[in-house]
Amino acid sequence: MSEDFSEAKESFDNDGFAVIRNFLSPDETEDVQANVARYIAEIVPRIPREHAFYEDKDDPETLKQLPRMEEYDDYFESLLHGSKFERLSEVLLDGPVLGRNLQYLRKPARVGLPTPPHQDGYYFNVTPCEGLTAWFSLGHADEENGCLRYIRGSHKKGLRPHARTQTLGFSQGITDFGQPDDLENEVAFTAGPGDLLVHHAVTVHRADDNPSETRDRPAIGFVYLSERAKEDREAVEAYRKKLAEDLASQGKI
Ligand SMILES: O=C(O)CCC(=O)C(=O)O
Repeated sequence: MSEDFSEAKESFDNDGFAVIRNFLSPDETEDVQANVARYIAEIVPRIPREHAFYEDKDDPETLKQLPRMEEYDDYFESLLHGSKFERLSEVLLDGPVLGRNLQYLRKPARVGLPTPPHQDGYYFNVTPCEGLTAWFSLGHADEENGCLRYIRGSHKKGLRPHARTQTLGFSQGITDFGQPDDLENEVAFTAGPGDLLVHHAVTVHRADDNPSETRDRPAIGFVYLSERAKEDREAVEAYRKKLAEDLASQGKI
């Protein structure tokens, strides 16, 4: 299968995001879906509570996020490292990359909350801020069930101020979002199973809630950092620890 990512590269550099339809074939996508189902059935019962988020922690039907799946399961480890997702990231980021987090991102029907406007680079704590998130759709996402929305060109305008949100899994949101520039440049992307949306770490993005009756919105997010990006590991770990303590004390995890 050809791996010419030049169109995606042009769009990523100009707009701060790229869309690749049918990034994986239907068979490959089914394999990922089956492994997510296996992970939920077999691994989730054994992992720490801060690595499985629910909109309502007493209701398993409201599962919303499974961070760091590569740490618990070989299948997801090999999907993050040495994969087509990694090869694409090397093209988009102009050189070697480090795979950092593979997470299931589900917006459950009826109860899935909005994803606050944010920049992933704010969470990453890296200098220079060179990284990306690849959002691989495992179902159908559209304006009714909370598809992703990017602000075109925002990756060229630097990191914006963020503050703590009450959204489990997206703890930081942009405080001054909603400027004319944001509203004029927002683009919503529908996606089907196998499609990939990929955005730069500085690209502003968000998603609405999912008020639909039955239409869950499942995806997997892959984070890659350029090898040039130096992480402040201590700051990242200290923040993660504090956040897990806060969420536990608020009864959210
Ligand atoms: O899935 C979503 O709603 C948001 C995903 C996202 O913002 C991210 O992975 O950076």
